[in-house]
Amino acid sequence: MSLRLRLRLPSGPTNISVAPEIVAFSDNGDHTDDDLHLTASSPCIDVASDAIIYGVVDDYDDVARPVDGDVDGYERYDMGAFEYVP
Ligand SMILES: [Ca+2]
Ligand SMILES: [Ca+2]
Ligand SMILES: [Ca+2]
Repeated sequence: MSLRLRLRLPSGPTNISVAPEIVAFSDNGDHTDDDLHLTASSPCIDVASDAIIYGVVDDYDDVARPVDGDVDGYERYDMGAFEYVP
């Protein structure tokens, strides 16, 4: 038996309703085959709120945040656990 939850998040500038375009995720109960890094075309790159006020200075790979993932000259936070590094 599996339990699937669908949460309705309030709309706002820090929520998206499109696919995050991560490297690999399969909702199969096995997290060892998932890779939540962002792909180059991910809409999560450089769109998150500034998290420095919360003490967020690196990602789950210990990459210093924020990174200029879209190479526009501005270092901004990505949504999710990992910064995209071009
Ligand atoms: Ca999986
Ligand atoms: Ca970024
Ligand atoms: Ca940028």
